[in-house]
Amino acid sequence: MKPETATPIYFTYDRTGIEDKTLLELYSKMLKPRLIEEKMLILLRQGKVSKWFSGIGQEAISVGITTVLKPDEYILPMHRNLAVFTGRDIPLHRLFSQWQGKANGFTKGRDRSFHFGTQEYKIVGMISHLGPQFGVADGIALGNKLKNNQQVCAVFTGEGGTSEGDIHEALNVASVWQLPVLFCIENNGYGLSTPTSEQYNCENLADRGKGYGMESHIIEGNNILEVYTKVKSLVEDMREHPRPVLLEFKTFRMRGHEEASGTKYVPEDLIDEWGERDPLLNFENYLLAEGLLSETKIETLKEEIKKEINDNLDIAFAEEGITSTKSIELNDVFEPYAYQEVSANKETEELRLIDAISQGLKQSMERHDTTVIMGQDIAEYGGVFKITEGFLEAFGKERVRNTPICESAIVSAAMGLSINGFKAIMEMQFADFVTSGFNPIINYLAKSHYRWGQKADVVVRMPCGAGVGAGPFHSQTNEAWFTHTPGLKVVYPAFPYDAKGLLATAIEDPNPVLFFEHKALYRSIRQEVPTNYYTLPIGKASLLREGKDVTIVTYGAGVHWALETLDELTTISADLLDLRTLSPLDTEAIFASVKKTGKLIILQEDSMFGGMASDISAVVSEECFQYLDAPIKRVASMETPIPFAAALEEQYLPNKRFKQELTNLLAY
Ligand SMILES: Cc1ncc(C[n+]2csc(CCOP(=O)(O)OP(=O)(O)O)c2C)c(N)n1
Repeated sequence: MKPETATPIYFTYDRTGIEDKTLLELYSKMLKPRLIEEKMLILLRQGKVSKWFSGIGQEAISVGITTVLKPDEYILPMHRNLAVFTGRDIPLHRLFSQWQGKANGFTKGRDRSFHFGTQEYKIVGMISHLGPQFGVADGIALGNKLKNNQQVCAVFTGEGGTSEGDIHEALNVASVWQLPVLFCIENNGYGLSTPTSEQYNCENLADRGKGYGMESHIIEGNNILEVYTKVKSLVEDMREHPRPVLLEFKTFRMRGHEEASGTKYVPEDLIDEWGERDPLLNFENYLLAEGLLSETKIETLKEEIKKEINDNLDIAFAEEGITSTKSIELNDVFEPYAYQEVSANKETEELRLIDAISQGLKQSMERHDTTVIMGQDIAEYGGVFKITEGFLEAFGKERVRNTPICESAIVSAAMGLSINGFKAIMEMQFADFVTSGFNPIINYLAKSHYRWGQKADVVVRMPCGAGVGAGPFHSQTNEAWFTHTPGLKVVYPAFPYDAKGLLATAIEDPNPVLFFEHKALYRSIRQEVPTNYYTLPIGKASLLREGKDVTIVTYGAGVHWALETLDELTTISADLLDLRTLSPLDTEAIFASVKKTGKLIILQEDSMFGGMASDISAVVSEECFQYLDAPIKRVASMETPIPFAAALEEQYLPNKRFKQELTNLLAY
């Protein structure tokens, strides 16, 4: 007989087709994170935990979704989804160590709270910037689709996050590509202190599905059986018929954004109203009413979980605080990669820079069938520079993908592909447009391996540079934005032979590489290039001319300007060093040359301040001061945006000034 329950049940629960066992499983999966959180709030007050983002009152969403997904299907949670982590049965002491910044956590003390992922549990945690998660989910789902493995992945955001451009881009891409992603918006009323009325101006966020051409649903997020049943039927169908689905879960954030920020700005009656809809207590009362739980059973279960929590906390507290060394930290920035030399054969053909890049790219895609290239207009059209002409026919539409105009989502998707075992290449239509994909490059690709050991096997190709009369938005050479960021490799070849071999290595290398291709050199520079697939080492400069009086360090178009100058000033005896790679920088080659010549001039196409030349100058003055016979000279473009008109562009660029500066330095 079902016992009477004194507590009213807010929701109508429909358990059709759900076994008793599953009902109890759902209950205990909600209970565990609730009890962990209650414990964390105590530890926070005791100063034993530094920060806490509470998901109390939102557990049903994480639990429902995690229960429906198979253990090998990726989930991408946010900061209120503790129940995803506990639902995947991560040993609690590892979570506690993570939050205490200890070695048994998931980030070796390098990132906090829920900012981590784990391939072992197929969880890809957030970065603080929120929005890129959706694009990463796109990439993972694309990988699943290419593997044809019938898997679905689920990704979370709050309603605040939906205002970010990344979210819009990712939803659009997922719809255009029909990617099997379950996009989950937890609409919990507030984004930090901002109420929904100040966040968006539509009735339901799910209504946006229509605009994306995407199926969408509204789900009562605090009703665990509604969440479970609806998500289950959708996911089962998505596995059969891959497609994106947008879900808006109506719920409420019962505590502050994080504990210290409180809830003063939330009207009391809202908290009371949503308190009555607590997902755990309502379901508990329902199960009591159904006779599936009793007070004693609840107590036993709570005691078991509390014991698990306390035992695991003991383990985590007993663990030593983390220590490391500078070399351990530095060695973890990149995925280890042992460069493998593939030699060039003797057979060569004369190629322009553009042909060499195209050939190298093609041979790499033939060599690695897990390679996917994405970019605007790269398929049928062959790319605006025609580098991928014929690729569609050679590799098919799945691997050669036209993208909508959404750089951020595509960089994020490249990250997702890498997480799912692919090699991703992205063609930035012009290097200038990387600003629209800047965030995931700097914050996702560059930091991922250091944070949680996840490689970002991504090459971003960057057609760059001036001298083509293309004005401020199609002429920049923006390498310094990336050389500044630890975790990225930056390659910048000046010749067809180097470009082909270095591109092959960039694609072999499992780390993120920004590969700069100078547009003005594409069709003007020719060279005999080996016909076979070969590699060249990243991080090695090339000494193009040898001399004794001065060292010229440059890269990209600067190399050709320097060569022209030396051809003109035949009496000058100079070392000419083409850097080829900017990060890592071949300081050894630079120092060796400066020690020999005693004079250094650095030529760069980019404007001066904060660029490569400044840093090279700094390291040389630190390391080779006693060898210098003159102040180091930097020659660079003017401190203005790049102008369009030929006369202005000519005045802006440093090539004409270089000859005079070189002569001055030699006369010092
Ligand atoms: C790009 C960016 N802007 C601002 C923030 C600061 N911030 C962190 S969480 C947050 C609110 C997020 O609200 P919502 O997405 O609704 O999630 P909730 O916290 O309510 O679960 C804000 C403003 C951030 N982390 N990243």
